[in-house]
Amino acid sequence: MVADSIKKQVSISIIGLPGSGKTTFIAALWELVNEPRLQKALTIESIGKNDHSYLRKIVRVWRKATEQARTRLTGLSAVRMNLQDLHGNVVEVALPDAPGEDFRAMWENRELGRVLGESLADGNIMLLVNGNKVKAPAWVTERAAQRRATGRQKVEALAKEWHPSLAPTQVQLVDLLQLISHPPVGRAGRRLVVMISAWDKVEGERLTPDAFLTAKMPLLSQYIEAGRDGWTSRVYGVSAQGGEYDGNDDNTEPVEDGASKKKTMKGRDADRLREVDIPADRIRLVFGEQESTDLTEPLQWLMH
Ligand SMILES: Nc1nc2c(ncn2[C@@H]2O[C@H](COP(=O)(O)OP(=O)(O)OP(=O)(O)O)[C@@H](O)[C@H]2O)c(=O)[nH]1
Ligand SMILES: [Mg+2]
Repeated sequence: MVADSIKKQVSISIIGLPGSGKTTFIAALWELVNEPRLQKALTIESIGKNDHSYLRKIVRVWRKATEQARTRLTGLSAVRMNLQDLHGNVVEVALPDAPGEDFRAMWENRELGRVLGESLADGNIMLLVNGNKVKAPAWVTERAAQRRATGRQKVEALAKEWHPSLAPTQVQLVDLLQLISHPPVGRAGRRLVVMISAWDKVEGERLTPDAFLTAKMPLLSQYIEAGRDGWTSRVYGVSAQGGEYDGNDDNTEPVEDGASKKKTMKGRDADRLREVDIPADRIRLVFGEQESTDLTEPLQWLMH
């Protein structure tokens, strides 16, 4: 029996822009905590007040090695699960699987819904960033050197009207973290995990997750390091799918050139993943030089 006094009421919020990998992460986490054959830092205690059908649905999609459908504005409430550590401390982990658009609206329109606002006010944060979508900033000097090398003239581009949606990802993320670090929205001095998703797509660069963040998102990395808002942080890389999944017909994205070639590559990756004996074994979590399948380890760190 665990005394009430040592029970912790912890909330962890998973946040990230559209397409950052939130739904895929939650599906993989739910699969993992329900897999008795794999070791993990936290195990499932109970599911709590929750919509089981939603979790079941996203796990089914995940097992089939198919992309998740885009999360739409359906008034989805938070996904909650109660997890426990080895000592029997029970913790409630709340994962507001809000559509990425809600996070984008915070930046573009300075709007924050009540439900999202409440879930970000307190507790620790897991910020998902899709490593495959990060564009490293280009330096003016690099551009100039490129032009010299190729002998191309500088073309005077027509001035474009600026819109908040044109801001780089890391600018949006720093703003978001600042916003939730101060009243009236939230508070400073929390723990933060920066989770770089789709790690299978970027590991070829042979960087640790930490080094990846410093190299590709210097503004975000320096904001966290500077410590003004008191974040204590860790950077992980995660392949919640283990590779490329088959496309989801519900996601109507414009077809790019060479899409057919990409599709066969994707198909092969997905077939290989479907053959893994224990589906949760597809998961790969990278921290520094270490690798595991245990997605609950960063959650355990966030519970303190
Ligand atoms: N290769 C690879 N792709 C991934 C991985 N995790 C997510 N993705 C891809 O990243 C894209 C976005 O993933 P989602 O989980 O739908 O992202 P989301 O944050 O829930 O997106 P919204 O619901 O639109 O806010 C999809 O195309 C996924 O297949 C991964 O581990 N590896
Ligand atoms: Mg989603």
